[in-house]
Amino acid sequence: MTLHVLVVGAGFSGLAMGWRLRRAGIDDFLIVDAGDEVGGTWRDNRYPGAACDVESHLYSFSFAPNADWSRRFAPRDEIFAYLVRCADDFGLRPHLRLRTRIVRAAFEDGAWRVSLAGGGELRARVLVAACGGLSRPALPEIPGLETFAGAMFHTARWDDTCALEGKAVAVIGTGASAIQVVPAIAPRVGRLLVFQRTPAWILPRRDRGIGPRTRAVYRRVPAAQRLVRAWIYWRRELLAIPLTVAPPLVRVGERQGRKFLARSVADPALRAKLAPRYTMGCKRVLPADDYYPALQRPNVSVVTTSIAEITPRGIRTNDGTEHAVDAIVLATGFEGAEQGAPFPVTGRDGQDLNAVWRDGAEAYLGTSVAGFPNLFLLVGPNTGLGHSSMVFMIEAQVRYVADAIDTMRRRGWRRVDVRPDAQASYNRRLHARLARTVWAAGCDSWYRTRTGKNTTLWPGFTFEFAWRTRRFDPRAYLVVSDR
Ligand code: N01
Repeated sequence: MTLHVLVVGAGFSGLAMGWRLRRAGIDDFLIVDAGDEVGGTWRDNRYPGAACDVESHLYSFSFAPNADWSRRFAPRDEIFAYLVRCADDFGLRPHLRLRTRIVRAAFEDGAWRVSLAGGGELRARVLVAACGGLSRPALPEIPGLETFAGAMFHTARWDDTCALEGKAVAVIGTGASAIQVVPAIAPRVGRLLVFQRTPAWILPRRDRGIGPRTRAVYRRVPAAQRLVRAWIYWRRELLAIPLTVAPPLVRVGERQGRKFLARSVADPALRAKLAPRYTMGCKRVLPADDYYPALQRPNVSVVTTSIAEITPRGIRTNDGTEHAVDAIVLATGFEGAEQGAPFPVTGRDGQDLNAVWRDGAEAYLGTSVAGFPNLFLLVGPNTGLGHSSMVFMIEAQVRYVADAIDTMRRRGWRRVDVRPDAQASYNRRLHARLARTVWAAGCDSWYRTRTGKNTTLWPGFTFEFAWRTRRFDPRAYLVVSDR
């Protein structure tokens, strides 16, 4: 049997895709996911302190508002519960196949043949890869990593069985995950050593609870919540100006960041360690109210001497000191720009997607890749953001893909394959714009590949992307018809 659509991944983007397909009257689809529940990154990232750093009124589906967010920046458990509820409310359970890992996909005889781990296969006319942009943890290339005798785990693979109470713990990395986990575990561990390679730009987060009365208003007057969402959206959209249009304006934010550091950290030596030395925005700007206070606790130290190796007892830094610890938390991020295809994908004429992407991933509208017919990527190349909610981008992309599938069905098209020239000219313009953004300021980040190509971020306002993807544009595609 050949399915009409196979969606791989049941996180925000896979669930949105399912919702859209149902709305378009397409019921012959399956959503598969390797995990034992929906939720994607919000299922996997269970580290203490995990929360969204974009306001929840915006970081949620526009078509499934949640009046009951308990805070401006909801904690992970609430976001995960929201996604589980969405799967039920959208009527997606009958379409879900969990604990199913895809190991390979190949376009053969006009359909995608998809192989499953442990044997078995599925066939689908259309394949939608909704596997997430940050799903593969990056382990640091530090000599001796495997020799450590204590507990060691990545933030995205938190080990709940490992009690950290009273222990000596090291956290490697000071990115978005670390600044959440450090304040959460600092009060309960014995000693906490934070290994910092690059100090990040940090701004106040201004998180606060949302009281029962406000929530009741949102429940009774949904327009009030929509208004708040619109306010957050447009305020965040303004941030795209310094990041993508006028980078010199980031100096305003840098001043704010320096003042925040100065008034938060009293000790000049610690302040000097924490002062960022790259252009703000070049790496993700981190909102946190509790990170600087956590670093000033008597049981916490920031280690800035670079790491030489990991030993069975702990971490040896380049000054020869061995820092003995019981546990190491790797807050070292994800594969990001280097991620490549979510699984081996073979397109038309036996082309391998990773080989096509050897100089960095590229797609048309972050969605279609020439030579890979009927394959649509969600959160594909250059759809990520430094300033706003990915859920907005996902909704735009899902609308486009659903329209493509619907157009194929209505017009009796068997195959759509983006034209190489359409993809090339789209990417020429995209990369010309990226060269003028703050992300080209020269710092290393997960946004760029080792050779410096930014394969992850959208270089402008999110409404531009929504406009470009408002409907499927068949003229950019080569079409094979059934009729
Ligand atoms: O990862 P990161 P993350 N030795 O890549 C350091 C999203 N997110 O998991 O900067 C020593 O930002 C590395 O140092 P440096 C969000 O989009 C969202 O924190 O490369 N250190 C850096 O400090 C975010 O941008 C939320 O010098 C090493 C850190 O590890 C993205 O996920 C929450 C090292 C990695 O930081 C990734 O964030 C969390 C080494 N060998 C994450 N290797 C929300 O709130 C790496 N580092 C929605």
